[in-house]
Amino acid sequence: MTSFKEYRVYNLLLFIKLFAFSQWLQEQMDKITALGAFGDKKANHVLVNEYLPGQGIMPHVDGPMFYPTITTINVGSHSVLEFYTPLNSNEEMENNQNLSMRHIGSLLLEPRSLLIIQEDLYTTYLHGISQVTQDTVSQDMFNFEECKPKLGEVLTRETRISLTIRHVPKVLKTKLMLGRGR
Ligand SMILES: O=C(O)CCC(=O)C(=O)O
Repeated sequence: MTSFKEYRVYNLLLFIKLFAFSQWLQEQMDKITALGAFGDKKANHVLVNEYLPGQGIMPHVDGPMFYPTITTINVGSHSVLEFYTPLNSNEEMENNQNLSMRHIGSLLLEPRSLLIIQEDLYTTYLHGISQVTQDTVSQDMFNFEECKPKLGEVLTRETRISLTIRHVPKVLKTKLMLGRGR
């Protein structure tokens, strides 16, 4: 059984780790802002996703809620981000064969790398991650020449954490008028 003292030590260690992580994360956000990724705006939003081997994310666009740049810090395993031409109808979305026909290429996401997606790749094309446990480095990968693994190499996925850092424009603040000025 955990004693009260052990519990307090555990909580303190957790707090220190969280504090160190939030400091580190703020530094990364500041660096990404300094790159001009969001024009004259600052990074103000982080989404943390964990992917176990075989897990992915359906092809999608991120939409108009965000400044049209996605920046992602890749931690842990590699992964592959696939790009697709937009859907013409809901029917096409349900048809996997059409999905593979709309595939235009991919990016190999290496561990400890930063990905920045802007312009057409943000506004027009869909992006997603296939639910597979292995990837083969191929010429379909736009960045294969820049990556460490060589063409034909088979990479086995492990756990990956992605930190997606964005700028979310501030929503209008409306004053609550409940019961006032009546
Ligand atoms: O985890 C990733 O790299 C992609 C995440 C993503 O596409 C999203 O959260 O909209």
